[in-house]
Amino acid sequence: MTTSTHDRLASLAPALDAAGQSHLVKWCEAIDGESRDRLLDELVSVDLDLLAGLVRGEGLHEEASGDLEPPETVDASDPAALERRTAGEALLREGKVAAFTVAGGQGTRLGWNGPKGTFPATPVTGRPLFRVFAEQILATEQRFGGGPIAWYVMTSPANDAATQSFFRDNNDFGLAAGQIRFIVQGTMPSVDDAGRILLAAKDRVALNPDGHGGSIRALHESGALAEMRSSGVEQISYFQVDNPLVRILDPLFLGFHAADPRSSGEMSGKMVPKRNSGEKVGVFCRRGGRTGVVEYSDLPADLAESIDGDRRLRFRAGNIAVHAISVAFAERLASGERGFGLPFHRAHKKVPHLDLATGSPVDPTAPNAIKFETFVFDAMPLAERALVMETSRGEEFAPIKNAEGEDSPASSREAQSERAAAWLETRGVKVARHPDGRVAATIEIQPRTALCAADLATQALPDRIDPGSEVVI
Ligand code: UD2
Repeated sequence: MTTSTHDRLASLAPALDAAGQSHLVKWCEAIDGESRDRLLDELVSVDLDLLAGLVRGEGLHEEASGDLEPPETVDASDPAALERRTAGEALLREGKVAAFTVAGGQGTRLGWNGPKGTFPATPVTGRPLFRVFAEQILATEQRFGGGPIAWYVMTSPANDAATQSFFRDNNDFGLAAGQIRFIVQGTMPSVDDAGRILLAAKDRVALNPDGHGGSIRALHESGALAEMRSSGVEQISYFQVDNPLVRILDPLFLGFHAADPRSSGEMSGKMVPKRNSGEKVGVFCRRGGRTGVVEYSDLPADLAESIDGDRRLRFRAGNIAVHAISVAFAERLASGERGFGLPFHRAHKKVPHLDLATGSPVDPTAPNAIKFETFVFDAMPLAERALVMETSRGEEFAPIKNAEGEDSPASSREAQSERAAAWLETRGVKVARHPDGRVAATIEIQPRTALCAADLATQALPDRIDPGSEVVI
């Protein structure tokens, strides 16, 4: 062992020991100097105190309990909707809103070999998700004339290079130079059931992205929040990478969020009614006078299934993971305590790692490890008055999560065609439908043509869409 690596290990060893990670001290002593140096480079950036606390159960989110209530919601039929839309439009016209995509997830369920945003999502042209969002941004700029809308894209260390090269290869989808900024989220080590850090290789820690809650910290640490403030951006329009129907800069939602007295203008969310009690979406709930989200895996079955007086699911406010977050609120969160005020959730997952006793790789067939993540929606209860806006699933939610079945590429393409058909029908276009009511054609309306049905009013449209046809408008 050279003096310098010896010194480095000697200075880190007490902290590793104190954090219950002595197995790594022994491992470092046993491996060659170069590998040791690389591993130490990773270990020094791990917050060992935080991790030890999490392993002891400190800083974890509280389990949902029986004191949950459904939240109040607003929607487009609200008497104030017109005024709120106007307020949201003003924010866009004045360049006060930035778009923010969280795209750091591992996307393991879909089985796509690349960042999820590169997935061909639209039903006819197969436009990748990132292009769909870029085209919405361009169309919104044209509509409101507030100048280039800044677009922040959060990646993770595992997909940052591939994401950035995809944007480069596609000339940033026509957005202006400097308009898109990539920020890389943080990571947390995966640990075994005894809380010991796992290694992905002899010189690498098994790290997982720290959850979309890490986006607030990443916005802060990358300088994005400061940049927003200095460029006059007041609101962040947050959305996930997996939903091609998302309305990423929605004037009505932004207006409700920023200008309605029911909102403190700090953090709002959009909901659609859950399809059924088992749908894997979090639900908006009230607890202790504050509004938040309870993740689907945390909602007790009796609450998930409970029915209200109108025979509807009581907890039906499904979280579609679209938020409006003020820059001021994000700054407040970012200046908070370690963990930026957000509790960690533990997930029991399969994590490939090295068996340190034998030095051989292990590819587990059952969950063997704990990943720690924070969730952005846990910030909602920190807002004084978090507002929830109801919208329609058919208009805004068709995520691509699984390779097949519900929330798959096929179900999303179908939903995109259905929405396009519904928009065309509002303009009198006769769309072929199957006897059961499903659209009998494949239709894609591009964002530059229309961001909502009303935008079609100024477009030349076909009289009819024939069965089996593929149409791009
Ligand atoms: C999420 C919500 C769920 C529901 C649903 C709506 C969570 C935990 N659950 O379920 O309540 O609202 O979406 O579609 O959010 N991501 C990162 N970094 C990370 C982890 C995730 O950027 O470290 C991104 C990821 O790229 C994706 C999004 O966050 O865009 C959702 O992540 P997920 O697939 O883990 O969450 P999911 O679909 O189970």
